[in-house]
Amino acid sequence: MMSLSINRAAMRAAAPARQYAIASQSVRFASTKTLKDAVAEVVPAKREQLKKLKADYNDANLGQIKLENLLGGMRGLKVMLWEGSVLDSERGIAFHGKSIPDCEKVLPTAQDIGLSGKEMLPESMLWLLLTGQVPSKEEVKQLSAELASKGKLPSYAEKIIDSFPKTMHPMTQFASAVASLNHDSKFAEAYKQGVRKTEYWQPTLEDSIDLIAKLPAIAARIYHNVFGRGDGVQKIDSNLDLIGNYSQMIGYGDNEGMIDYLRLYIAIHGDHEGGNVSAHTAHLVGSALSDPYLSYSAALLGLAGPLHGLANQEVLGWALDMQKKVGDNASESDIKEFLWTTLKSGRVVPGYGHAVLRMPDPRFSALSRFCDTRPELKNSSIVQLVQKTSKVAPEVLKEHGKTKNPYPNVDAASGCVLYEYGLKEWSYYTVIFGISRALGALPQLVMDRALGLPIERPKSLSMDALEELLKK
Ligand code: CMX
Repeated sequence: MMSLSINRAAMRAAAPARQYAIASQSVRFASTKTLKDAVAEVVPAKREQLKKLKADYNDANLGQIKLENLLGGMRGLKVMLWEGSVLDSERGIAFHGKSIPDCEKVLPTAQDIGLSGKEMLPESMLWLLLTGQVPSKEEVKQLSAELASKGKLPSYAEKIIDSFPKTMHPMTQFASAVASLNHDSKFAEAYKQGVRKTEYWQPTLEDSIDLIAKLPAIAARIYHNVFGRGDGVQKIDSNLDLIGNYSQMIGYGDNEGMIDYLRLYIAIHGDHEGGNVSAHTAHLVGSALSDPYLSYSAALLGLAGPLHGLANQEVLGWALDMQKKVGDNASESDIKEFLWTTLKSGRVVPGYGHAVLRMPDPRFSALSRFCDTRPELKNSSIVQLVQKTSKVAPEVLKEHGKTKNPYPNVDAASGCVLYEYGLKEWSYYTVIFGISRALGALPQLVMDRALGLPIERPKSLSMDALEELLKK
């Protein structure tokens, strides 16, 4: 049985004069919380926690700032609040304290909501990231239905996407299309109407859900326009989950392995704490109260850099070059030689190293585990080559002696699986990463606003000013 309901907790918290009215009513199954209800329950506790932190520790020292931090990309400085996940250099990512294997055990899968597929759903990860709670199967089913109901693109956005030259990089198209949706931003409108600061988070959440719902259709339209693949109409089936629909739109609706891979890929790429370029950019731009579409568009432009998200495109091109050179069943010494050729030419080995991790990336391990469970991937020559390389490369990188982390990161594995499933257009791969990163970056934006965090404005110094300061 289904009924419609409005978020009552949020409404109670608001004063009547300039109250933000929750405009859209979401589909609700009887006795099941909506995501908005769940967030509204979490917000007062988070506000209380922040108040207590400030009261108890405002002057506490979190470490020293050294010149090497300032000159070295602010590595290691604890200067951002980020609720969804924390990255430990030796243990890897934890989403509200849960490792990837923990999430694989407890987060609802497609099977749990009546579809086929064993991997955790991105909807489940989104719920966890936003609320810190593991959703019930019914809550995930309801969220899936809400996303499907909001997934269709407005016609102006379709026209904008169709006007891009096919030769424009898919990530540039993606970021531009996302920015264009701020035409309909509920946050921007509410701000114009004078919404109270304590209520900013509500239209931010509405925009965030709306954007997450629409990312698959944007990505699929770009895929169709540039590569001529997919259904070209981005029809949404209200009975399918977010990635079931996305897979359908890009022409993989019948490929169970690919659909489940995309669910896993998108769930585990969702968040990687706050300091990485895409997440940090969303937070920084959002701190100026730019709406979620603008903030996330900026994040996508950061994700498009080769040292960040574009690495998964780079890895595939590089691995195929290696395959051409060393052939199938390559020996370890052939692979080593190829690695040395890359390093001696002054390039980085894509898919290896990390600014924080000092271990093989658990996301790489999760994707490798997926490959081991699927016969169609286990026997793939490109998957085998990538896996073999992951065993050889750390030795070579250690001997090379530069990178602080010689182990594979997530990008080492992600592309070869897409390639094996037939999605061979690797300049598109970062777009898939871009669908995912919203699951972490946008919830933090909601939290930033629920907590009333200020505009971000660190201090910069010129070299002259530094010299003067340090001589004192
Ligand atoms: N191959 C060769 N050299 C590498 C390397 C690699 N994979 N990783 C790091 N190095 C080099 C750096 O370029 C740097 O050299 P210089 O001193 O000449 O500048 C030196 O080792 C020290 O770097 P680091 O402190 O270990 O790493 P950083 O924190 O500076 O950079 C990262 C991290 C990810 C940008 C880097 O490891 C890299 O370029 N990797 C390849 C690209 C890649 O896979 N990026 C994806 C990361 C995951 C993601 O964000 O999606």
